[in-house]
Amino acid sequence: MDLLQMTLVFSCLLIPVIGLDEEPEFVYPDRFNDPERDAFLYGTFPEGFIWSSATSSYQIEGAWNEDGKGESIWDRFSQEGGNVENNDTGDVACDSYHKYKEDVALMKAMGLKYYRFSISWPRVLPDGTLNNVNEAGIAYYNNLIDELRLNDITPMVTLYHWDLPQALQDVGGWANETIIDHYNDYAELCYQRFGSRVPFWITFNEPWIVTLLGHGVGYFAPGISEDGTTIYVVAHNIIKSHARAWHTYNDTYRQLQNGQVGITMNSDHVEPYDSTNQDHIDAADRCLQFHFGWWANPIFKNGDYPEVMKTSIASKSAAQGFTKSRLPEFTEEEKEYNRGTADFFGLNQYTTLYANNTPDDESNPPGYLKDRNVLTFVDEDWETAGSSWLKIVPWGIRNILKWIDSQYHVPIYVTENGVSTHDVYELDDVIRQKYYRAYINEVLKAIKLDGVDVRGYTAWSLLDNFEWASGYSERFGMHYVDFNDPERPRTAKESVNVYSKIIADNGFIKEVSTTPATQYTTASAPSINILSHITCICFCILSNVWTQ
Ligand code: GBH
Repeated sequence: MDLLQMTLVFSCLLIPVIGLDEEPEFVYPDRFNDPERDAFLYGTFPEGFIWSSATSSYQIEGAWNEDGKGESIWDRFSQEGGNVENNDTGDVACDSYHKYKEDVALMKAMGLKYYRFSISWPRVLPDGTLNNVNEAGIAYYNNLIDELRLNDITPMVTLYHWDLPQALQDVGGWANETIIDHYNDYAELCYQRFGSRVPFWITFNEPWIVTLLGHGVGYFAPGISEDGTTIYVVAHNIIKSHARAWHTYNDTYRQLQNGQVGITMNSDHVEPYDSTNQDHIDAADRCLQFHFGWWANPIFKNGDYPEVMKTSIASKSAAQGFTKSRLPEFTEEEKEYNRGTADFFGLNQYTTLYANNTPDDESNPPGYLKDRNVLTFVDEDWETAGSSWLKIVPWGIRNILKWIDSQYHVPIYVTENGVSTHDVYELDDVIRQKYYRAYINEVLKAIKLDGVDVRGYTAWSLLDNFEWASGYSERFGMHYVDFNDPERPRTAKESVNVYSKIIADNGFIKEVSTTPATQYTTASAPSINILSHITCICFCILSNVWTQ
């Protein structure tokens, strides 16, 4: 045998080990109809891969005015009425302020080794500033962290998951640059009080949502609709706040506490509708630059906004009669200061869109969508979850992980991924069981087949909880919570078992005799493995014949 033949025989032997499985476990109908894309990959995640689950303070804690907690913008926004479905509020939510020990027990039972939660800024600093440190609030998080560690669960802590102290909103909130100092004081207080036990800090959860939904369309607190103008100022102050808090950690706490500080961004994956059409390719890329690059370019790349944002917003601003670009500029020192200020990239990923370009629109009033100039839409064949925006597209997470890796080359943690059901009592949550297996499988493909450095996966969410403007009408939890019962009892759904098994196996181990319990459609496509085997074997035989 020559070298070529040896390589061929070897690769034939190798394929069953790392190859795609014969039967796709999931087939996601769409116009591509691509069984190879949807094929299931058996295998395990790298050693030390982090398995986690997430919640956030306003969505689960309740106790909105207990023990000295200050008012947050979400308290104000939901209590005001008319902003949230059924006028639901987070006043009690899952009551985790009182039930955290029970929550930790649920995590323990699932085999979770990490837990991502957020600190409520107004619970520790009622008016947002160091003028008044609420020791009862500090004690709550100390107790939670201690309980986690007692159960061998490592905390991953988000500093800002949208519940700004109302007192800071009253002086302009994120639109006022004095917030940068206040945010830094708050972050530093958290490093001081909790940092010896927290190895992962996330400065912001989804700044895009804070900016666009909070200040562009006003659909989320604080309910401001100043699209195209204030949104860019808010984003500017968030980036500066993030960079400042990272430097504070880096300069003063890193050596002592040895943790990591990153930021979490959300994005739908954006796929060019026609991947052979350059306009569609450019539109998809522009969309991601406006969504991710807005934050990630300054933080992970060169300290500044993406070129495509700078040029588009400047030219549209001029046409609209503004004397300067609506996108603020960073000075050279600021760029230097922004650059490299994250130890990891946090990704929240749920769904996918197609992109096409639209005609340029330079009319007034200004707006983010006009600046971005991309038409996005979904495939009607994609299955919809309990939230109208959430189309189930597992391959999207693999493609966006590849995109992030190609742009920023950083370690990535999936800090949220999950699916909703409608507000019904359902413990056999088939849609969620399939979603987790399918999406996590695509993460495995990103690692094994594409070489992306993904270090952790976080399931949203541990519990059904307050789903922002949708209130309690959408359920994302692996545990059912009865919001009509004052005790807020939690009951495990079947997805708990599915996720626990993935955690226990550190991936997907093929059990030969059992047929998969969960299937969208039975694939009629021929098996990839069998095909590749036959091809390989024929090829080897032929090349043997030729060389004799
Ligand atoms: C994450 O946001 C959040 O971090 C988390 O708190 C939240 O519970 C979870 O996802 C599930 O939504 O109603 O059509 O106007 C993900 C971003 C924010 C995307 C809300 C959908 C509503 C769109 N999501 N958004 S719509």
